Amino acid sequence: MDKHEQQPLATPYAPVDHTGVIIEDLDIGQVVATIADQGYAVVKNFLPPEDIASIRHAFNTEVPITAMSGIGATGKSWRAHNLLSKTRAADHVFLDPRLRAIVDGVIGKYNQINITTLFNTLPGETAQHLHQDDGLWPIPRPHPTFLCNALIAFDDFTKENGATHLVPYSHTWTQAPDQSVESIQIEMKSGSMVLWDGGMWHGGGANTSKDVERMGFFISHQISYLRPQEIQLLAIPKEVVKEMPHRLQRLVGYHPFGIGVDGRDPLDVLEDDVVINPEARSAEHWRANS
Ligand SMILES: O=C(O)CCC(=O)C(=O)O
Ligand SMILES: [Fe+2]
Repeated sequence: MDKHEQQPLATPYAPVDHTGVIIEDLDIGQVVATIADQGYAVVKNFLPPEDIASIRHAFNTEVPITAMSGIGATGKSWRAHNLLSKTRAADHVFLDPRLRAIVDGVIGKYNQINITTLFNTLPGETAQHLHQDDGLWPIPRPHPTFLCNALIAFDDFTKENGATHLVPYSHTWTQAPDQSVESIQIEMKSGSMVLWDGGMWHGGGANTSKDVERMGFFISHQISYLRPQEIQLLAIPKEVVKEMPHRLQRLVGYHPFGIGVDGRDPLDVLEDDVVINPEARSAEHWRANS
């Protein structure tokens, strides 16, 4: 074989093929294929109203919020980040087998939490600039999909209250479009979820309503060898992580990679609270005993 011939990457990081896989009546393969094709997909009625109500209550009472800051901030939106350190009310959402399977299908099974954000777009908020969430990582385009975003509507998303703008098919573009590029707004009912490829051009809409808020729960996943946008390993206190379900511990970054910590699985280090491998011995000891 010509050594310059490109071979498809057979790597454990490849997206998982979920063709024909149905979980709780949801055709996972179909959702994944739709995201690959047009850059996004909507899963209707992802969470039932009782679940939305209880998570919303927990978020409203347990989670401290801040006004949105940074470029384009108007004071008309607020946000809360680092949700996994602040409440346990949504753990089951992160672990939902449908979400897990979709993310595995989009970016492969070695994935982790990138950011968790609660946001509320208030009346009077202006439209966000169209942007790509994966622009934070300066990786040349085109590149394989490494970010998979999910946004769950707490309130109904309507054109009036600023439903998210998406530019279909733009996840494969290598050049930035003009801000006037045609976009669609994702109108969806409370409990529904929109997922998109991190390379997709999108932005929050203007809330032109008089008194209708737009609250949403944003979960971003990335391939597990990248540095997350919010450093989960530092963001969530160790004592909190220790109480999490095993799968969630892995998802927030305590997964084996490279040398782990001193050759050990990060979860063993977390449990024992010992960073130096207890089996490590001095060089003198090795010389004397080998
Ligand atoms: O407000 C929205 O619907 C999307 C927000 C967003 O894209 C972002 O903050 O990166
Ligand atoms: Fe965004």
